[in-house]
Amino acid sequence: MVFWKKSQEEKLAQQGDKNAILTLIEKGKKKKAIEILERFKEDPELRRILFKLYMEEGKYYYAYQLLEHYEPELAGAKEKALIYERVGELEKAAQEYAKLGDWESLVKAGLLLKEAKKPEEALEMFGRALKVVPALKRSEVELLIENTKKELGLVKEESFIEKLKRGLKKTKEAVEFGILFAGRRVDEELFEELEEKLIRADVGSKTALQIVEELRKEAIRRNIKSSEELAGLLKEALLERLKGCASSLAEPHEGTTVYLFLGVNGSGKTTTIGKLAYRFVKEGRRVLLCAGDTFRAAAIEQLEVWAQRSGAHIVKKEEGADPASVVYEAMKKAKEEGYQVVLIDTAGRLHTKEPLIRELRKIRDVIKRFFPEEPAETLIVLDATIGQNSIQQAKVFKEAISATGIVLTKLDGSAKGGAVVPICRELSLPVKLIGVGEGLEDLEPFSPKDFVEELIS
Ligand SMILES: Nc1nc2c(ncn2[C@@H]2O[C@H](COP(=O)(O)OP(=O)(O)OP(=O)(O)O)[C@@H](O)[C@H]2O)c(=O)[nH]1
Ligand SMILES: [Mg+2]
Repeated sequence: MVFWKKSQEEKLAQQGDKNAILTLIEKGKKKKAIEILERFKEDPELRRILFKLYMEEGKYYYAYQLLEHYEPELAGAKEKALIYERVGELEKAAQEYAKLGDWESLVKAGLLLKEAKKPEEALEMFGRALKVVPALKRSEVELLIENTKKELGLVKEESFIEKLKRGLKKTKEAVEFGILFAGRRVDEELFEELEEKLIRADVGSKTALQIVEELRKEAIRRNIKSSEELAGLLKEALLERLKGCASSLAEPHEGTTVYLFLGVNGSGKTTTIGKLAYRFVKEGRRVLLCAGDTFRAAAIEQLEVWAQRSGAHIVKKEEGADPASVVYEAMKKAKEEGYQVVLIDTAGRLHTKEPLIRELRKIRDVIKRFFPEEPAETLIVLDATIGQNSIQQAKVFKEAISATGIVLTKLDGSAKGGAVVPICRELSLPVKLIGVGEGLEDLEPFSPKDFVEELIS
């Protein structure tokens, strides 16, 4: 009886009876159903059932055939996008994703167009995505745009010197050493102007006076008459004072390398961490960011944005959490999961000096518990726009834990670039990096020779 019923039902299905076919499917005999339905492609109703089955079974190529040869309306944009993508019709897939209109679909469309070697059209898609993307994801899209533009040669990659030029632009505009030394007679007036300009560049009045004294004597001794020659002497004098003021950032070593960032709020810690993360990720390293600044929720969010932009991972806790406990989690994760680089953000509120010092020491001790040789770098981040005034702040951090170097940020926004001389000398710490803008690649090593050359030219 059962056997009879079964074969009767299958017979009906074989004849194209919709209900019998649906019963087959219900019983899980999808393969059989497909086999039968493929003979009834002309029937719109059965065709729709077949299409659905193809999609469920991941038979995208067959689904594609149905769309192309029978009925394009079988699928909505979402299904079409998926089918076209799977069969390698990248541009068609992109069109369908674009119809969906949400930012993720637009990004997907852009990525497919890139893959299809249509970067201009990809750029247009990313542009559309940027208009509808939520704020927290905005930078992700911006990065895609930036990279695509680069590939198209629409933005030129800046060289080290070009970036330095940009970094020193404001200082140069303020002091105009170039004009000072252009075809002038070497006389007392020139020396006085020079002293004034050095002070304006924020090299410090004592240093400015010393340098000018030195130059006066040298000019006489070497019988220097032309201002160009004097410019050469000034470069030498500045370089002499920048001796030992530069050293390169410790590169990641075997195992886990930890970089700890200190500095008052607004100095540029988080931004610097983001830029460095980007560099290390680009070099193919596994990078972990640690949101050790738990003072404000916005600070944690900001670091998250940088993690996304750079492609690094992040360890965070809620606002107000104990920073050392966040560092603990990050160290544990780094050890267990083999992260090569950990960049730790910290809060820097100077009005709570004693707690700040205790907090930083606690962080350092937690790091050492996991990695006794770390941190490889403890960097004090200073804002170049406040020039020499940052020295006092830096001393508080130096007092808290021993630092290995300075990051001088916002050089591009500062007219006080000359402050690098007193900063490095008074703190007895080398400047390891300079920040020359808000972009991902606006971080450079500090080269005194290029710096002086650019400043005086
Ligand atoms: N022009 C320019 N702006 C920079 C540079 N570095 C940082 N900034 C900007 O300076 C501001 C402060 O930078 P953050 O990285 O948030 O500073 P922070 O030290 O983390 O500050 P808190 O989290 O408040 O402690 C941001 O608007 C950055 O975009 C730079 O090299 N050049
Ligand atoms: Mg910050």
